[in-house]
Amino acid sequence: MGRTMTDSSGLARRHLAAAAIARQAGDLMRRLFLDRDAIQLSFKGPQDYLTQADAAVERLVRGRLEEAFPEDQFYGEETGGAFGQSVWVVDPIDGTANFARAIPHFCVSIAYAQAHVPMIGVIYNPITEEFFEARRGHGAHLNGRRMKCSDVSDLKRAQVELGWSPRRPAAAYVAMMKRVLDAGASFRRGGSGALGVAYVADGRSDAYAELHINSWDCLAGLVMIEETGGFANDFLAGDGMAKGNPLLVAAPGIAEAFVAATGIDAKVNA
Ligand code: LIP
Repeated sequence: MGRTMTDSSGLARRHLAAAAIARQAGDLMRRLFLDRDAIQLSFKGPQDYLTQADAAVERLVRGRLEEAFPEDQFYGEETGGAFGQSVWVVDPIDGTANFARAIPHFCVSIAYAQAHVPMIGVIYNPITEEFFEARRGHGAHLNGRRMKCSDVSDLKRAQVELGWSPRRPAAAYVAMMKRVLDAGASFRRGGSGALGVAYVADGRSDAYAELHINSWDCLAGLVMIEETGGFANDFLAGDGMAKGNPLLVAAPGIAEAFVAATGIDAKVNA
């Protein structure tokens, strides 16, 4: 039988399930994070951390989603999968380097997409107990409180986040950083793209840009940006879902200036 598009009741069921599973994953993450001696650290590549916690959390999330929604497909950062028409896209621990170094800035990120349109996003930091969630057409909430982007309209009053990874040359990152600073914004780098995007949706950060990021790091947050009136570039253009793309999200009042400063084209992705 062909895959049927999920109706609103199916989306509501998936939202509830994703929230419950994210909390279960958060309990496991918190336990593993606090047991510092047990953390075994390895590297998938330069500055690309992996801990046994990433694998354990993805096993939990994947198992529960496949049990609840066997008709859906699943793609996880650690075990891969397929990007079908009805798919869960999961990063079990976004901010793995922080997790490995006992820095409490990381989260589980669970997104659900239909025909490559992100419909549900759940991002949970179990250390700060911050639970970000959104379902398309139903708003975005942090611990039950409605979120909205900041109303900043001047880059000289903005604080933004610039994501980094060795997936693009350091010179390109440094050049973007200089243009953003020359435009008057201050910036930080938190090490979790998912939390970086969620913070823009919540108005505590005014924009987030990264020269290359993967879908599992940002898809959940893109639903939140959509639901809070934020601006997002066309991250899913081309094969963004499977191969990643440059990402830019921003409060609407600085979106045009931030696009110009970062050089990340709103429509066409490099
Ligand atoms: C991280 C991303 C972040 C990027 C880091 C890393 P991970 O994901 O969320 O945007 O800058 O290099 O890729 O590896 O912690 O799941």
